Amino acid sequence: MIEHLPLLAGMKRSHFPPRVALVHWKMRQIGSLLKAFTQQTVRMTCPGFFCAFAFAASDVVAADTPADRLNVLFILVDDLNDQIGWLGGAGITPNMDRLAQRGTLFANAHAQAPWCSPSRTSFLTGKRPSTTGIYALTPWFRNVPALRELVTLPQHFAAHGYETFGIGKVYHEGCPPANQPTPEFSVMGYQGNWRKPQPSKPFVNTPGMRQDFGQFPDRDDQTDDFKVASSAIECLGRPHTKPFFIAVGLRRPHYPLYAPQQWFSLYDPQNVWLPEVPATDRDDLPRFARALRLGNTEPTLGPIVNAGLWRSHNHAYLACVSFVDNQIGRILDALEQSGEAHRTVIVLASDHGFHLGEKELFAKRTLWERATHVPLIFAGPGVGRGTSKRPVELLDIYPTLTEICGLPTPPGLEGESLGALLRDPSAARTRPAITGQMQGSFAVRTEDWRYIRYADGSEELYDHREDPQEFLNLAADQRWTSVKTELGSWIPKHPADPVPGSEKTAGGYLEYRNGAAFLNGRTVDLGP
Ligand SMILES: [Ca+2]
Ligand SMILES: [Ca+2]
Repeated sequence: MIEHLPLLAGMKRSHFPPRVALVHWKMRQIGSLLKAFTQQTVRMTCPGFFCAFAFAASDVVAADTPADRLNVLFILVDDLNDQIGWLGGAGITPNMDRLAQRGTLFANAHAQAPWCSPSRTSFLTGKRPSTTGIYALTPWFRNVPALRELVTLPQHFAAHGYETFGIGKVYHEGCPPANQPTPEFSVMGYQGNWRKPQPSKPFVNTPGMRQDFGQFPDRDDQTDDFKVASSAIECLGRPHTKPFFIAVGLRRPHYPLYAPQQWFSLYDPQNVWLPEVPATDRDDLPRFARALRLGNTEPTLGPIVNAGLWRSHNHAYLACVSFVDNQIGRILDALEQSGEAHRTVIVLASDHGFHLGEKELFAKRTLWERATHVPLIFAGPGVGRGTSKRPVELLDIYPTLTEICGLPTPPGLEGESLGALLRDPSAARTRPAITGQMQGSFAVRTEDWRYIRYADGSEELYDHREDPQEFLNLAADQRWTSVKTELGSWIPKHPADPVPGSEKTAGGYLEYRNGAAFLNGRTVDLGP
């Protein structure tokens, strides 16, 4: 009962599950009633205890013991954009597609930061980067005194009776540090390393292309992600005396874009998908849009086109997408074989999107659709089938999982449960999705619009009804002033200062204070 008291005190419950897991729910409900019956004797001597129990028995969602609760399988993919089958993209992804067919797809989901560590820190703590000040790759948030005690999503589940497993890249690369005094997970599975394995020499030696790609290694089982997936499969196959929360983070299609040859052979090299990039697309961008990637080590389009590598670069990205999809398939198969699938909620997400040449860029760290848009799927008991176009945020994962699993939702989470949308994908939702990049630059996405306001006050506005590729910046068009005002009202008013150590991050950290810009702590000229 101790495990239940916070739930009962909170009295906030969902209407979950049971469309899919009706039988399981009925069995649980019968169990509840039987247990309530046996408590009749307790009633005479312990009325408060009984009242608490009676509430549990009458609530269709309450799990009666931790062991009755739904499991969670949280699959994270690094730098996976929307070029996947179920979102209509060019990637060949049969395993993600089959997951999508049995769950709720969020076709308008966005990361809170277009960069690994701030995005992951955000959805795992349930707080925006503009609240924590974690905008960069450094520092590890537990090293910041004000953030040290934050209860993360897996820790919250551990506190409510779950055995939690962390496998591969869940937090940012190398986090938590090996000497972390407070374990983030009860069981740390295979962690791996994005740098391994490496070919003896790079495949690409083009000036301006500082990231490598190619067919490597020979076999899937030589890759890091194969080992990450194998570790998840091993964890799924263990006997479980407690409900489990398994977080498994796959590293491809993050650079370097290496995958075995078989995944390249799925695509015709002559006809690999390339985005449309108008020659004048960048002409209507404010200078801060150009500055946002200062210090970045990721490539721009010009040198890649000049070297004749654009199609082969995108080929490698899509090969990595198909490769990682296959690892996801192995994990999903293992869940089926474990006998736990009927009581396991699956979440699949990426930490942010990825440019494949759009706006003349590759990779991330921009506030356009290409970098903020992420795949997000929920599937399993209590999750309906359908596609939702409502703007949602990765921040919403934390309160959604607590609701589905019948755990109390901790105070202070900044996301909003997607429970209503899992029951009805077209349910109303008033909030937009907000993405921030470093301090003070934000994008606000509704169903129809994207509004960007950079730290220096400059703006962009795109009408997704007419311009889903965000070619035409309408910010200067007087007709849309009220749209900008409405969307701008969602931007956090007082974004937190970057935590100390942010300026040491690799890849360029831009700050803007009192009209002056600083790159990694040093004054930088943003140009005209
Ligand atoms: Ca990432
Ligand atoms: Ca443009």
